[in-house]
Amino acid sequence: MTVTVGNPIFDKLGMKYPIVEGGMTWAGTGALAAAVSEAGGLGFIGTGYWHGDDVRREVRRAKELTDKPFGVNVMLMSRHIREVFDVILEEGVKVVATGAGDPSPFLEELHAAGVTVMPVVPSVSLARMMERKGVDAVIAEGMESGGHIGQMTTMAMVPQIVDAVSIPVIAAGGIGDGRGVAAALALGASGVQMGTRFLATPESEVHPNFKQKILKAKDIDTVITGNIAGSRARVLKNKMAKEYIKQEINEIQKPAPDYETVEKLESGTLRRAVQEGDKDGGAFMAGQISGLIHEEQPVAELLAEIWDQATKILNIENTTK
Ligand code: TUI
Repeated sequence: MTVTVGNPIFDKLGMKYPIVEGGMTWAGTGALAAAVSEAGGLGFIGTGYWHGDDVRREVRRAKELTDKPFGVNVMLMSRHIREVFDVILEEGVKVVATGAGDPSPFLEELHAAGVTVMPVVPSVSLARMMERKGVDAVIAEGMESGGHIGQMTTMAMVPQIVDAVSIPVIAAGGIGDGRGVAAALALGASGVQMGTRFLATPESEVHPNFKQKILKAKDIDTVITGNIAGSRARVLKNKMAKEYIKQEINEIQKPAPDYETVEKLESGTLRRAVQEGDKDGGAFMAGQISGLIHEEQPVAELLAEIWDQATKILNIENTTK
């Protein structure tokens, strides 16, 4: 079997491993992003509904901790994205990943500034459209992922997107160890994105309750909220998730809530999980792979172990040793 390891973008960024960090709002801090980049992956700061100032603070924290490139993930549903892109350009951020929308209106100015752009896509049609608009790579993210998700699984979607586009495809969703990385490369991806796995590391700044929830989670301990309201998000089960789902069913006939209500609810509940560890009222966004994660492990050790396992499975040389 031949697999493609990495791609010209990863080479340009000087990465040791073909592994990028998913953009996790509140959880994907400057410190965690710096740790991932410093260890040879590509770290991403998650920005969700943040204003420009918050993004600048985390970008500067990351810069203090590493000289290696790192990225910023922009959540396109947010109304604050103009400020976020301004900060990205002012601070000289090298890579932008996007979620929950179409980044093409910003592509020209990002490319003019030398920024690499990789949108998350939840389907073949969006991957094709993004390639046509000129993005540099796509992140094919399956619904095993935590947070906002589409309908397709990683296993079914990645090879279909690989066949449909010529730009690099990064597989995401349900990947947490070397077996997952090897599987993604076997499906034709040239790299992977992992989110949940990085939450259970000493460098992750999420509340200890969040880490404990991941470490204790079983395979079936995540649920999808927002199925009816339209903003589907996978979270670890708790009181808040159960109530949210119950409320959705009761509100099936009502019009969707306005933007301000959604921003307040989504941003607030996720922050309460990440920063306060609010077991009942927080939205603990995490993927289905939580059930595979049993111990906290430093980022550098984790990446080295994952890549060692993946290269052994694929029977390819581990040139990082
Ligand atoms: O975006 C994500 N995951 C996310 S975003 C998010 S936002 C949030 N922030 C703070 C608190 C609460 C919520 C949480 N998790 N993943 C990438 C992703 N993108 N998944 C699905 C999509 C997507 C969906 C539709 C990408 C493009 C798209 O295009 C639709 C269109 O035509 O615009």
